[in-house]
Amino acid sequence: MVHNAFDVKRYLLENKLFIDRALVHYLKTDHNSSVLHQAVCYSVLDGGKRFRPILTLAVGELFGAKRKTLLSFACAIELIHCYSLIHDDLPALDNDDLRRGKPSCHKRFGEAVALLAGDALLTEAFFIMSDPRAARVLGAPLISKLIREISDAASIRGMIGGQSTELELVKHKITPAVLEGLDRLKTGALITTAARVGAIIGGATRKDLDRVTRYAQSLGLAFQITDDILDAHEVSNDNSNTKEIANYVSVVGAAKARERVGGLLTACLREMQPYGSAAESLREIARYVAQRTE
Ligand code: GRG
Repeated sequence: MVHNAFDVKRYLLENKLFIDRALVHYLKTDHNSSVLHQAVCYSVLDGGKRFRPILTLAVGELFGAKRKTLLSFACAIELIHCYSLIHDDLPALDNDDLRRGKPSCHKRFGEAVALLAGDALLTEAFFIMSDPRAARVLGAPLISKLIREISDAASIRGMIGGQSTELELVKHKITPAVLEGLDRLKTGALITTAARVGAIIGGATRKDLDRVTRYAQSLGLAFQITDDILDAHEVSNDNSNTKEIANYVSVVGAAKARERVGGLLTACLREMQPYGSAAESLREIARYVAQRTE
């Protein structure tokens, strides 16, 4: 039996705590007592795996970037992710009562505050990324490149575009290819950008950036399919959930979905092969995503 010395659970937990401390710092404001600020903190600080910012740290460190330099961009991506969760839970979209094991933002604070909390988080992400102190370390051209990279991933060409395509899906025949195209945008775009940002800050070459991009695209798709597998399991244990479900499992079945995740994991590992033991964290993250239970 091969002994694997890398403790991925510990790695994820330590990095999550590191990100959590930074998020607390970034969310401090002079408006601490407002309901809006409470809603923002409720939605960001209490729960969440921090998968995307951890990916930024892991890829950045592979290419020699300092964690401190990666942190503001990693946190900005997490804030964009949190905003998307708040808005996605609203009655006009997914209409979810629960998020991260507690009432969703609109259930706790009302729809108006939830809308604003999402808006505030998206805006805050750009405020953090445009911090002049970061520009002094990384240089203005690189900051501009990173902001463009992240805004593109969250845009109509990325996450929002995927979400909007999903709204139209019901009317069309859904095939695995259609679903994968949508998932690559809705979930994959932000995950891919999280990895690319780490590589860009670390000064990766074009070839390395392409490798990281392919790794993260496979990882992002695997992440969404495993989410669908976990969702299907939850629904089959919960007869009260009557939501119409169109996801990878409902389209191809659980066995084929798992098979696809296996193929995507192989693709992730193949892309990390040239980096040897330096990429152990990224290999383990991919294995963790493929087998995840949360
Ligand atoms: C901006 C309305 C709007 C939508 C954008 C990303 C997205 C589309 C909506 C979020 C809801 C959703 C189910 C997205 C799929 C991606 C996904 C699996 C999200 C959950 O991410 P985790 O597991 O969540 O990383 P935590 O709570 O750990 O941060």
